[in-house]
Amino acid sequence: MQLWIAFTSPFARKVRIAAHELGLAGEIALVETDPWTDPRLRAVNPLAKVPTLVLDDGEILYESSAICDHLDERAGGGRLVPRAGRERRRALRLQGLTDGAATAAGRLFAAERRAATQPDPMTPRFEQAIAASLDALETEPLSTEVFTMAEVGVACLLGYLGFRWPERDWRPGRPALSAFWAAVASRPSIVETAHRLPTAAPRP
Ligand SMILES: N[C@@H](CCC(=O)N[C@@H](CS)C(=O)NCC(=O)O)C(=O)O
Repeated sequence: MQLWIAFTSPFARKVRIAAHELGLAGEIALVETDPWTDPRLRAVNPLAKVPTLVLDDGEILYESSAICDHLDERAGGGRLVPRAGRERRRALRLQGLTDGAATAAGRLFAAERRAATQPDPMTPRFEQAIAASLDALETEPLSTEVFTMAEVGVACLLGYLGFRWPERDWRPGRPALSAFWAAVASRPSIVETAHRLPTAAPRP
């Protein structure tokens, strides 16, 4: 399998963490790309977004949640995406929440970069979405042992906030979330997928 990624993308990291958790990382060749400038990406994904997964038979999957669902099924099913009931609803709900907060964080980062020349009136809305999501997650029981897409999504969100804003601490007032991150930050799937700045001129 070929996974098109950017090392700065929380959604690409989500898929990479999922692959590690499922023991599938060794089957995946990473293709680093810049989704904003690489015309080859649009040839495999009309949205030209990362992550995009190309299966060995040429089938293409995009949307990190769909890719993670496929990886889970490939690993036997029911692990990161529980098969049924409340556990399944919880995993999908928290994956959705953390995807939304990561989207807001990405937009906030871009808005802040442009702010000197072009202030963005949406900035407070992105900040509120991130803060309210963290507050909501503070009340959610999270496992530091058994990961579902809920825990993968939370780890991705916290990792992305630390990567983009190392000087802004989300921990004060959120002891449960802080304890979760302290416990999982050294997990192999988290360590081995750490964000980094893009390689110059990424090419497959
Ligand atoms: N909902 C998508 C979001 C993917 C996404 O927004 N990826 C960003 C990088 S973090 C991207 O490729 N942006 C390029 C663009 O929007 O054109 C997913 O979960 O895969």
